[in-house]
Amino acid sequence: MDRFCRWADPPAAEFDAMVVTSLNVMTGLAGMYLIWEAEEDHLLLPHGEHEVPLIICDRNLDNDAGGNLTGQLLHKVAILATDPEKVTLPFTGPFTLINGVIWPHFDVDARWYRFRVLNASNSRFYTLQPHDENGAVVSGALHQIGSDGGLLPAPLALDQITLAPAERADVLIDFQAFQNRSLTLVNTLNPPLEPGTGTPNPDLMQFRVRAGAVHDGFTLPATLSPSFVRLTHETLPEHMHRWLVLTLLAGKHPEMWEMVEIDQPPPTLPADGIVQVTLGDGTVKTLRRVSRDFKDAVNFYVDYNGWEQWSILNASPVAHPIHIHLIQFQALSRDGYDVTGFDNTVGGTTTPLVPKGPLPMDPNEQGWKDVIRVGGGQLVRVAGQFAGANGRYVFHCHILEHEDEGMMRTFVVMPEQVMKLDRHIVDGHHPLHPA
Ligand SMILES: [Cu+2]
Repeated sequence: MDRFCRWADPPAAEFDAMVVTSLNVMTGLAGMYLIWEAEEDHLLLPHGEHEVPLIICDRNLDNDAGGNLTGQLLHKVAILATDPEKVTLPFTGPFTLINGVIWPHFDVDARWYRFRVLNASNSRFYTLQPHDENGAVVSGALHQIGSDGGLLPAPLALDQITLAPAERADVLIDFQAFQNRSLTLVNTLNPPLEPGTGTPNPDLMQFRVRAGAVHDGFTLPATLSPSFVRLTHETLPEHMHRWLVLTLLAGKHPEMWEMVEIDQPPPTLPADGIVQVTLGDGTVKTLRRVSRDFKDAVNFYVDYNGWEQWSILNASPVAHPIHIHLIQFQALSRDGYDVTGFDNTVGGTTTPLVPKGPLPMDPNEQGWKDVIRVGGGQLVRVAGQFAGANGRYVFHCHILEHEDEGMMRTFVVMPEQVMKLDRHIVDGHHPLHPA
């Protein structure tokens, strides 16, 4: 399974500079590798000048004393607290750029185009909607054919597409019905998913459609990827279970904790690093934190070719797009949770967190992914096979400031036969370093 588009991911490219990834990305150039799968060869998708990357990001620009724009980039963030540590919000900017241009227009022929859309923003989420000249949504104009990791099984006709930082969408638009008209791509995420403020300038770009239909010979296929199989927990091969808990402790930046299951909670709760969670079937799991920061010892040792299910429980109100390197996974489920039982001062649960029932996943979140949105008070389960290479990889929140602040961890993939010889690894975990 190839990824349809590969963004040169900052932590991999600049691993030693992890605490300044947010600044490096903001001030540097962004690019995209386009990847085509064998399965699309016979689909005759739009290509060449009709296959266009759309890299979306937001920036801020400085003013001079007279209030005139200087053209200089401005990095300005809100400071939430300075004591005991400085806590800042991730960057958001009022200007949205497509391929490096603020609010551009694109002259298109009245035919099908393919757009490879990437949210390359530090922290802003977008819900993209095509609007006509009157500001009305053009229903079903977006035909999504691929997600982060490749083709969807079949095209999805959508009114809107939500993308968190680093999420991608492979989208077809047929402009034939819009000759001599324009379509504006608008960000309607207002109020937004946290963090960040609402978009002050929601228009992202405009498509101006030339007159005269152009024969492109393209027909939207009913099936895109015959090989696609939707994963479910029941049909997964034998697999490992792991838990992550996302927190926002009082006066701190958000954290991503790796957890291990333990049989009995300590006698007194809440206790720092102890999280109890009630599952859908009523059983209560007790989890103990084994890491909370990038620099803590590695805990996740994964069998090469092994399947794993990771349960990501967000005990905070802040949404985080969680990105796993090396693999493509599928999101199996998203459940709402009452997380009021989590004590943000102590850093543990007073009472087990309670499920509130399944939440919808967008249809385009049910394909191959390497970034998944985990909203506040949600438990999201993902599953995938750790194939392709042995070695050291990372997973992290793709809000770049969160990643810089420590929401990134290393995992190690190694052959099962070698892992068995390592007496420091028990059940895929390194048990010697409680955090
Ligand atoms: Cu985050």
